[in-house]
Amino acid sequence: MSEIFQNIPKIEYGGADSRDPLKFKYYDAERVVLGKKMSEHLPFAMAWWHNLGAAGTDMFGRDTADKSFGAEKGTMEHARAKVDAGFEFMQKLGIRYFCFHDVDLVPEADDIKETNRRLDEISHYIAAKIARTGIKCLWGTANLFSNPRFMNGAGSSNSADVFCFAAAQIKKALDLTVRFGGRGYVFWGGREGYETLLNTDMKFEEENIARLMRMAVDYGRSIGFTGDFYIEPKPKEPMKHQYDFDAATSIGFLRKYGLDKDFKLNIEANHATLAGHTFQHDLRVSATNGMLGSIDANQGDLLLGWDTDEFPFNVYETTMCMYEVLKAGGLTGGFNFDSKARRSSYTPEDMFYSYILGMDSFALGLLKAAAIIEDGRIDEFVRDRYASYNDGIGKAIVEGRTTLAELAAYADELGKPELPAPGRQEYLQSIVNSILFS
Ligand code: XUL
Ligand code: CO
Repeated sequence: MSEIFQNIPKIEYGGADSRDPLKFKYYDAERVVLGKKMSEHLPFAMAWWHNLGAAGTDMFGRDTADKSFGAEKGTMEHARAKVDAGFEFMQKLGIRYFCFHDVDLVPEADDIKETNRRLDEISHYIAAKIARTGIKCLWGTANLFSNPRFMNGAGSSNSADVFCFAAAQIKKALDLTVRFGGRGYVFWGGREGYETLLNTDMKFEEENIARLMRMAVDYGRSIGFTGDFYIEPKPKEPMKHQYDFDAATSIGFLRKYGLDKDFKLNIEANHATLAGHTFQHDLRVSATNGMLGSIDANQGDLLLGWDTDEFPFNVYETTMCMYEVLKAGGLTGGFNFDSKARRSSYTPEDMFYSYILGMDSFALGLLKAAAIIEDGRIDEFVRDRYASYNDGIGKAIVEGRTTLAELAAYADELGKPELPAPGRQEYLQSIVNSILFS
């Protein structure tokens, strides 16, 4: 097999002052931060679909990038060339995981039996690469949104036959995930939602999605999958309303249907912001519920109302993300770059520049988050802010030793409380700035 990215060397750490665009400025795999190597804090993954598939097509124009990798698109030769390109790419960047949808790996045939035969064929090829390189799957998933049969959803489809095809694809994708050593399995319900309630039985659709997930868990466990299942919340796009709106909604759904022991969440930055939250908010909601599993690392554009999937460069955001991850004790999953280079960044070098940017943004975020934690002022401030619950009536409330009537009597006696301790947002923001820019 000949080298595909011939002009690209192995990407090494060059330091923040390096002017070499093919060197990391902050990501230094071996550097120890809070007792762990950077590479352990940051299990990065390559997204098969964007990196090896997306070629710049948008609603108004065709491909700008050449992702043929020397083979004719739509053939099994091309499927193998993508594997070659992907593994060479990951090795050059020191990335140890990849994420995939079933149909990212092979061209989909009209008949599912033929698609599955092709998947079997490519899975041998991928398994051999895994054995040779040690690179593994972070998570796998089934694409239950592109094929026209999923126009009304998969688990939520009005067609029982389509539901069965969704089941068949999930079964195969789980087989592949296990074969590739996957840590997780994702459900992103792109079309699990609705356009109008005039034609939709919401309760029935949600129950059916839960049935499909339950069957997936049962099958996965039966073939030895010990990892986590994930829901990846997103509020809209392609559907107007998606059932897995955000972290809080998804957690409620998982608990209602008894799926919360097998599932965690895969939080994507741009999905959280589309839901009207910050990325940090959805990470915190997941973490406080013990459900922060994995992250789809990207960034949106707040001036645009859609999922732009940009490579993350906003260090304030990556810092706050890593602050949440460190506080949660790390991820059971990893950081999948569900990001795509802009349409005019169409050369092979741009693929590398994009990942260097993303990995450096998270590495710098890790360093800054660790500095915020080590500095301690913010944690201390938050702790002190609730000091009124440490003794007296506050302690009685927390320990459940009081009643509404007793509290009312306490308030009567007081007549008027003192104002609560100040929030001091600006003071805290200036601490963050001083750490970010030191
Ligand atoms: C779409 C999206 C998906 C999921 C996997 O917005 O994020 O690529 O990550 O299906
Ligand atoms: Co995603």
